[in-house]
Amino acid sequence: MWDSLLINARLATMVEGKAPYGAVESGALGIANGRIAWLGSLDDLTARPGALAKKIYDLDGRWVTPGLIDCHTHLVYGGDRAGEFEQRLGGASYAEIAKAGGGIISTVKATREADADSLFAASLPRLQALMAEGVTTVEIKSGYGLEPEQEIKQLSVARRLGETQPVTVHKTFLGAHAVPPEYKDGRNGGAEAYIQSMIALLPRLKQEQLADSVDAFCETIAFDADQVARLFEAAAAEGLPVRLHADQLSDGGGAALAARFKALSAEHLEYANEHGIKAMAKAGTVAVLLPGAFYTLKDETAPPVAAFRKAGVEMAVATDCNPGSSPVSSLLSVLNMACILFGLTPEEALSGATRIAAKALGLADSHGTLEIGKVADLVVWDIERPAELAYRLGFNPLNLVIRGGKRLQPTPKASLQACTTGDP
Ligand code: DI6
Ligand code: FE
Repeated sequence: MWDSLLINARLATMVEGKAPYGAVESGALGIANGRIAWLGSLDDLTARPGALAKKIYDLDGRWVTPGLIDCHTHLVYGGDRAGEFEQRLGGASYAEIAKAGGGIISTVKATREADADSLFAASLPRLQALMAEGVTTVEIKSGYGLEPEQEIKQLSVARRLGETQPVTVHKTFLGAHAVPPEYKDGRNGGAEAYIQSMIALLPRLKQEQLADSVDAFCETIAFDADQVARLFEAAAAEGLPVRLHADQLSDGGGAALAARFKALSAEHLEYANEHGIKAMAKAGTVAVLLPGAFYTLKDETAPPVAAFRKAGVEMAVATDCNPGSSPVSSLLSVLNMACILFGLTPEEALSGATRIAAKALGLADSHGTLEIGKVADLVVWDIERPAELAYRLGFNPLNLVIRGGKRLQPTPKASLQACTTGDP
């Protein structure tokens, strides 16, 4: 007996190579022990639904997708940067503000000043906004502490969010996000000494399970390729996978660097070059596209989507939720931006927030598609076709969320129509 069974469902399985969206019309999906136990056409059920499962959800033709995955966020931070938003509207650039001591460093100040409880309280509404749109897995980076205990505070808050909320949190250590004031302009040994202090932290992060992966910002205003390479070598020695903020503001050879270390993903990539793209394809490194940052910074160079397609680099799509370059807590809006601004198809965008996002987090075996054996994280939507998830801006057609086989209560919308019955 399964725990539950969804009937009269249209399943966007997101499995590659089948029908668009991996769709199964008139579908059914059985769940047992938090995993997908069966899925297929309703006609292929071997008995009447009530004989197969304890609880039946009649979805009345609604679409079901895998739980959405936001594979790149910086959502744990203190303060805000609305003042900087005004400065940028007045003509200042992101890099200029950063060089003048604003930007990431101003969020570092606010984050350091916040204790763990207030950081948790400030971050929770951002996470809840994502979850209200069907996000069941989220990556959260550190990188606003830039000092060992402060980075640990941020990662601990990320962990606590995952322990207290019905969402899977992947924690990424981004100590190499910016050079903190203590090491700026050669102070205390400069960027070199700072990177060394972050490398020294890795064994503890690994031991205390505070990080699932390691990230860095490779950019003229952040760290150079040699410094990143040293960090990545140390991460590999700890058995921690890596990812990289690469080629966001300029071509720094970030794509090739990420590929050289078999990174799970390289992110932003607006200025990625041909050589880097080929190397990513060979290494199986996912390109994480972040249209929220492109939009907010009014960037004019879009990432080379056509070249990624041609080379066979898989593209994920994520919010980059952060207070500076992407104050965005809506993954559905980002799906729309990925289509409008970067030219993705709605199917590519949705794949980028499900199957490919799972791969970017090293979770391809357990998450990201509707397949037998995978974790039963799924979302039921009030839509007529999957493209609607990327079509609208500012409208949330979510009907219900099932995570790890359990229906989340309360569902974000009260207007649930899908009926649940016992043995019909
Ligand atoms: N690139 C980004 O877009 C974020 N970090 C990064 O390396 C921005 C973070 C911020 O501005 O606070
Ligand atoms: Fe980012």
